Amino acid sequence: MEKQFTHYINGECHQPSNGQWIDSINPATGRVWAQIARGNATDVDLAARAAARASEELSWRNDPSYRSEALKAIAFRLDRNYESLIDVEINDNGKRAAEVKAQMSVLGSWYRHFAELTNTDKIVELKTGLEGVTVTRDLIPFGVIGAITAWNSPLMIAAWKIAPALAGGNSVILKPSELASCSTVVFAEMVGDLLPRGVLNVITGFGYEAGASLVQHEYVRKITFTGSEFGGARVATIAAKHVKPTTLELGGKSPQIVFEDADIENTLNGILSGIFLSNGQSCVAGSRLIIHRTIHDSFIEKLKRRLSSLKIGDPHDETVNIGPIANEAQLDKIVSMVNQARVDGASVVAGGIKTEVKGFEEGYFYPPTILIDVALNTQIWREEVFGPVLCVTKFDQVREAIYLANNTDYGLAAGIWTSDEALAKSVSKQINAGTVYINHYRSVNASVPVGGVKKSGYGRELGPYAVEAFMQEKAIWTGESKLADPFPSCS
Ligand code: TXE
Repeated sequence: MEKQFTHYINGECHQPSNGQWIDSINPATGRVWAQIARGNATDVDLAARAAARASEELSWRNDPSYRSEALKAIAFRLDRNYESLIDVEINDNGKRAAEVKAQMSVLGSWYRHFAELTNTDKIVELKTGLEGVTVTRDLIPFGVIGAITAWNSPLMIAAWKIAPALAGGNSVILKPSELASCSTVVFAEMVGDLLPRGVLNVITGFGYEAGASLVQHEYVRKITFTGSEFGGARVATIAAKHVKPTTLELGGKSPQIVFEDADIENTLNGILSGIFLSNGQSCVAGSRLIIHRTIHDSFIEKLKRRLSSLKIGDPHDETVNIGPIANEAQLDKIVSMVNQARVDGASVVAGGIKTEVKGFEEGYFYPPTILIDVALNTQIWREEVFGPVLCVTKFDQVREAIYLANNTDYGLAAGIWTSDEALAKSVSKQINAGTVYINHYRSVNASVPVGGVKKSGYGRELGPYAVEAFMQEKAIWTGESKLADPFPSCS
C-alpha cells in the first residue's frame, strides 16, 4: 500500500474523519506514489477549534519573544533536516532535484527573518489635535488564519504565509493543493512540537471541500491564498459572504522587454530562467518576450541553441535540466493552448510536441517551447499557460513596447533589459505590475514585497508590512479630562 499522509491537527497526526483518501500521482511516472487525507468540514472544524484555542492563549498572542524563539527553533530544525523534504517534494510535483534542493536549503531563512519581526505590539501615540484625550494605536492578531497554497512551490509559498502570520501572534490552518500536499504534512510533523498545540494545523483535501470549509469557518478570520484566478475569485466570494478579508496571489502573464542595447548574454540567461526554470510553473514566469525588431531573429536563434543542449528526464537525476510538468491536467492545458496558438497563426520554433522520456513513458514531459509571431488578441498571448511556453512579439518604438507589456489582464511581474539606465527607469514607471526587474529576473527576498495588480490579485506577501498584513489596527482612546453632561438640564 502507498504511504498515507494524514492531516495535522492540534499537534497530532489525524486520520480523515470520513476515512477517505486522495491519490497523489508522481508526474515523472504517472503512477500513484502516496495518498493524502480527504479533508471535509468535520476535519476543518476540529482544526479551527484547536487553532482558535491556541490563538487565544495569551502566552502566544502577547509574548513576542516566545514567538520569536519558536520561529528561530523552526528555522534551526529546517536547516538541519531539510534534506528529508526533498524527495517528497520531487515525487509530489516533479520539480527537479537542483531546484528543490535550492528551495529547501533556504526554507529556514524565511522563518529566521520573521523571528526578528515578532515585536509588533509597539504602541504608537497618534496626533489628533484633540484636547482632553490621548489616542494610541496598537496592532492585534486576527486570530486564526486560513492559508491556501498551490502545488508549484508548496513549502516556500507556505513559509511566506506561516512565518509572518505566526510572528504576528496568530495560529494557522494550512490547506495545501490536493495535487502536492505531502511535503507540507511532513513539514508540519517535523516542526509541530516546537509550537504550542494548535498553532499550526494542516488539512489536506480538495479545494471545493476542505478549502471551501476552511474559508467559511466562523473561527477563521482571514484568508491568504495563492493559486489560480478562478480559485482566488471563488475564495474571495465565499470570504466576502462571511465578512473576512483575503489576500490573493494569483496568476500572471509577465512581459520581458528586450531593447536593442541589452547585454545579450545576460538577457538570454534572464529570459531562460524566467520561463524555463520550474517549467514555467512559477507565478512570475516571464512568458511574453517583447523584443526589438532589429535583434529578434538573432536572439531567437541564440535561445534555440541554448535550449537544444538541455536534458529532459527524471527530476531526481541531478544532471537533468527539465523535469516533468507537475500534473496531467496541467500537461493537457499546455498541449491544448499550444495547439490553439498554431491555429491562431503563431509559429513554433522550438518544442511544441509532448516529449517521451525512456524509462518514464507514462510521465508528463513537455519540452521548452518558443512561439513567434504571436498575435495580441489570441489565447496564448492573453491567458496564463503555467508551462514552459514563451510567446514572442516584436516592437519598434519604446511606447509600443510599453503598450504591449501592459496589454494583459494581469500584472504580477515584468523584466526590462537595456544598458540605458534612464530608459529602464522611465519604462519601469510605466509598467503596471507589482514587481519590475531591470537586467535581472525571478529573485525573491523576505524584505521585498510580492504581489500583483489587476487580475494577479491584491495584497502583498513578504516585505516591510508582511506581519502587519496578519494584524489589525486597534485604537485606544484615553480620556484625561472630565466629560461634559451630554444632556444638560435646560432649567
Ligand atoms: O489552482 P487552484 P491549481 C495558476 C496556473 C495554474 C492554475 C491552476 O495558471 O494552471 O492556477 O492551478 C484551492 N475554496 N496557478 O489548480 O485550483 C486548491 O485546493 C477554497 C498560479 O492548483 O486555484 C489549492 O489548494 N480553496 C499560482 C489552491 O486553492 C480552493 C500557482 C490552488 O488551487 C477552492 C498555482 C475553493 N473554492 C497555480 N478552489 C501562482 N500564483 O503561483 C481551489 N482551492
